[in-house]
Amino acid sequence: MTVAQPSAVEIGLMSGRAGYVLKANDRGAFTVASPTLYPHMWSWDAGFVALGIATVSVPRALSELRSLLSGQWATGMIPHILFHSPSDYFPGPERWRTQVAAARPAGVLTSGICQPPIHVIALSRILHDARRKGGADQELAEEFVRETFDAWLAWHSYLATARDPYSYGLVEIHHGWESGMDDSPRWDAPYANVRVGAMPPFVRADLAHVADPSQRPSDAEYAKYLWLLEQKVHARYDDAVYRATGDFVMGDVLVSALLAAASDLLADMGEELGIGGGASGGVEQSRAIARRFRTGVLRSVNPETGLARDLDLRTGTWLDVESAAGFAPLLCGGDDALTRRQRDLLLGPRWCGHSRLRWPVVPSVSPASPAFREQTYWRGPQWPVLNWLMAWALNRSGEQEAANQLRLAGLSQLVDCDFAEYYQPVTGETLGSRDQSWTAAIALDFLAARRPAQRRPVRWLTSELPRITPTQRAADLAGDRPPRTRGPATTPEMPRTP
Ligand code: 2M8
Repeated sequence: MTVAQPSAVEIGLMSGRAGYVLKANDRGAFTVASPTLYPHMWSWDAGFVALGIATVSVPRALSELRSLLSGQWATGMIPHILFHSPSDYFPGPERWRTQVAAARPAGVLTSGICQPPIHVIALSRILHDARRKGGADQELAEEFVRETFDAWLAWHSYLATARDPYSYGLVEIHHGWESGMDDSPRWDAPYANVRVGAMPPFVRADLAHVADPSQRPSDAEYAKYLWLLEQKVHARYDDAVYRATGDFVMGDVLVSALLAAASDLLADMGEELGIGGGASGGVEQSRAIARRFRTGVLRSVNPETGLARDLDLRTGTWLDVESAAGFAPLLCGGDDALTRRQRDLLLGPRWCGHSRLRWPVVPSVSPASPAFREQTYWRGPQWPVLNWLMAWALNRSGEQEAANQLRLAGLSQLVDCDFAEYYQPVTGETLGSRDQSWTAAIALDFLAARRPAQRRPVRWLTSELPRITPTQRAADLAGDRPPRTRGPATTPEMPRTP
């Protein structure tokens, strides 16, 4: 499938409006994940947000990460939400009751679980950008890495120890929310065994912010999410106690692959800056973590499908689901033949090349899978951040052409400037929250990945720019303006970056 490339005008509008969205969602020291549905700081959202902001302001990108670290627990865990001010978001701090946990941070309210470790990948990206800019930006970024190296190492070590006590090489998650893919069919089999016990009543707040409840997880799913939260509270957020008493203990391949990739990048930065040295230093520790989890991810691959599998650690069963997490090996590398096989699979007819897709970008579940649902949250819709991750991984493995295809298709998908939380993969319609920070951030990063000669500085905007309506876009495509080049053959290349 070929994709119409965004025109220069569309690119200008997109970068302006993406900058505007991030500025509007900026609360000073941190960025809300979205203005209505997610009015707090989310952990992995913050990583993507920071790398997007870096294309505009390196200092502001670094302060995003610094702000996230202010919520780090004494165990090293970076919590999945930092609550800075009261809101109608549910479950809020009164439900998480993290005061029962000895390891909680002082001075900031947080949730009690975590999310995928994308942060050091973002940091290495920011450092790369800062070095390209040089001067004060470079000094600031290098100083930030020196200052925070141990905190990132503590975060990775927490995942590698408290969440992999038996050294399987797979990070254990205790809640579907920890995977970032809340209601993904990855977790259907384990959730089927979760029986909701006695817990306080609840009223969902999320449904007030979406047009159609079928786009969100069901009430029955939500009850299970809250039941697991209750079990974490009963375990006083002690991982060993939860492991023995909780209903959901899964080895997550995507989290594991991100941990491996991030650990390698942390080691690289340590080496470059001369920190974390010595045989027992942070660089060596990071390399060991990377090796263990890369091995764990590669071992999980189903030789028939070529996809990685999560492991139900309570039953010892592999979870074979055609979700985008199956491409975890692309993120951590380590097997060139598998990388090529996964590249072809990802771009092929079961995935991005599926004939029903409006845009050839990574869907959360294969449209060819019986589990595929067009508009239900993580059961099929497209999440720009997933597409970014796969493009980043392909680029890192030297698969620039494939990476570029995903990047261009991803940009075309975002051209209406809604920056939605997720996209209906068949119609291309925007779903969930609008003005989602991480989506705007991805747009900025994708735009900045154009050839350096074509790079134009993005500016913060203080006033709203017009969106490109579907009618305007249809008129454009129908020929109301000069025809644009089609197809990836003439597209700008993505430079190879960390
Ligand atoms: C979604 O998750 C939150 C719970 O953490 C929710 O549905 O309330 C997920 O898409 C998650 O991956 C994301 O980080 C979060 C904020 O964008 O929303």
